[in-house]
Parts: sequence; C-alpha cells; structure tokens
Amino acid sequence: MSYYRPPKIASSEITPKSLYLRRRELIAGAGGAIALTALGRPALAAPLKAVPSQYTVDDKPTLKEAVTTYNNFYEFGTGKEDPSRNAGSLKTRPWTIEVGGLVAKPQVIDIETIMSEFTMGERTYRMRCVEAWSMVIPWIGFPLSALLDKVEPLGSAKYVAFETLVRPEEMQGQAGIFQALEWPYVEGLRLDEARNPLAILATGLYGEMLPNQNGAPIRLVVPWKYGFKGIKSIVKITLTEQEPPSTWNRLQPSEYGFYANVNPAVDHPRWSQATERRIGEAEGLFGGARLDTLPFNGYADEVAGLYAGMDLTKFY
Ligand SMILES: Nc1nc2c(c(=O)[nH]1)N[C@H]1C(S)=C(S)[C@@H](COP(=O)(O)O)O[C@H]1N2
Ligand SMILES: [Mo]
Repeated sequence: MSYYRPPKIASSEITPKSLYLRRRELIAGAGGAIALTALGRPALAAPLKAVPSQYTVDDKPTLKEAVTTYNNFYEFGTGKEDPSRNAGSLKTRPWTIEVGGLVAKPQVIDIETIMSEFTMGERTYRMRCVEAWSMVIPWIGFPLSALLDKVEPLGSAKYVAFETLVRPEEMQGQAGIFQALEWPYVEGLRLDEARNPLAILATGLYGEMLPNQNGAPIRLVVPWKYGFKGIKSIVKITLTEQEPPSTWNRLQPSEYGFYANVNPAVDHPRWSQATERRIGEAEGLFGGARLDTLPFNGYADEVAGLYAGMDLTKFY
C-alpha cells in the first residue's frame, strides 16, 4: 500500500537553536505568571507567554470562534455546541494533578506551579476527530515528557494513564439520568508515545488561557491520533505496567482502538476515514471542505518509528 508524503514542516518555521534558547530565557525571566482577577480566578483573556515552536504546520488555523464553539466534551453534553454553552460552570481554580503510580517521585502538582515551572510553547497542530472532521489549532503548552521527567518514571513503567475530573455539580453531562459515557473519562498512551516531542499538555490556545470547553485548565494533545485521545481537564496521571483503559475503546472496542493513530487506510466500521471535513473551509462557521486524510495526520516523519512492528493496514 502506498502512502503519499504529508506536507513537511517548513524549514522556515524552524527557529535557529540559539534564538530558541535565548527566547526560553526571556520567557523564564518573565515568570510565566497568569493575571488573576479579584476572585482569584484567572482572567479569561490573560495572554500566555509562549515560545514559538518548530512543531507548527503551514495549514491555516481554524477560526477561533469555531475552535471554541464546535467541541466534543461529553461531560457538558453530547451536542457540538453544548460544551461552549455549559462549561462556564466548571471551576478551574484551585486545580491539582495527582501524578503517581510507577514513579520515584509521586506528587500532587498545583496548576499554578505547572504554569510557572514549564516553558510554554505555541504549536499549531492539525486535529483530526474520529468522526472525520478536522481543525487546525494554535495550542499553547509544554511537552508531556517534561512533566514525566519531574516524577521520574521507574523502569517498570510502560504506559501513562490519564483521568478527567468527575464533578457532576459543575459538569451537567455527569448529572441526571442519561449518562453518555462512564466517568471519569480515561485515556492512555504507551510511555514512548508520551515521551514523543509532539505530545503536549496544553494550557492555552490562540494566545490565551484554555477556554473551559476546550479542556481547561490542562488537557492532552497528541496530534497524530484521533481527537478522542486528547483527554480534557486532567486531574490524575498514573504510570502503569499494563495498558490502561480508554473511554471510547471500552465503550466500543471494534470501532475505537487504544492506539487510534490517524489512518486513512483503515475505515471506521460505519464511515470512511480516507477524507475529512476541514471546519471553517466552506460557507458558514462550521462548514468544511473535503481534504484527504494523511497517515498519522501528517506527522509520520515524527512518529511512524514508534510503530515499526505494526501493520498499518490493520486496526489498532
Ligand atoms: N474529558 C473529555 N475529553 C475529551 C472528550 C470528552 O468528551 N471528554 N472528547 C474528545 C474528542 S472526541 C475530541 S474530538 C476532542 C475535541 O477537542 P476540542 O473540543 O478542544 O476540539 O476532545 C477529546 N477529549
Ligand atoms: Mo473526536
């Protein structure tokens, strides 16, 4: 089977290392502090300091209005516009992430510590939902590997498990009789996938704090995988020896794999994955133009090596 080459990351986008390191210092000096309102909650439009990254694609970013109003976040309802209508009730401060399991230094890390300790970078990534629509999102975040380094995974650790908050008082999709999913929403990566430089924890988009509907205050972004792997509003990260459960795989294992790498050669049982609808590229806010879907969502150069032994015509 023949794959065509995805568009390369433009070499003009690659920041010379000296400049990159100098910018890092400038940012570190600025302290990465977030403006807080009188209520002690982060000002919504607070600009985030971020280092431009070489991991940015040339595709035109999707309109911010579409990125923040066409969402999947079932904790706030199953409709695309439910999260932007309903997620305002989520309190994102105080917020901690419990990082533990097979690590030398388990710890509970406060979001403010994360915001100030890690150097944030801006990365414009393609995002391909398993439902065959896609966007291009300028995220702000930092490599997941930096957080893993902090807790020092043990040699026995093979996977990283993630969990979203459970708080039905603030997440209306978790309250009431109809439950779309089993909570908490859970996801996982193999440790070497988690350590790939493309895997980030995002705290912002479009130069601002992450809106609640996009997974505030911190969510996973793994751009070579289907969107459902990008778990939102994370409260727990656990290093494990066994492959951890993931929400959509558990719900329907024949339709949603644990790996879920974007693959135009393997169709969903109910629809083709060969093409996608690029939101914002046709009339109307959510209108989409048909584009060919790329293997690994166009990130094969960076990640294909992780799956050297796998048959890419098969479902994983
Ligand atoms: N906790 C949680 N995380 C989630 C989801 C969800 O329902 N709950 N939906 C996933 C799906 S299917 C997609 S496509 C992306 C959507 O991210 P976005 O709304 O920021 O574009 O979030 C993923 N992360
Ligand atoms: Mo999705």
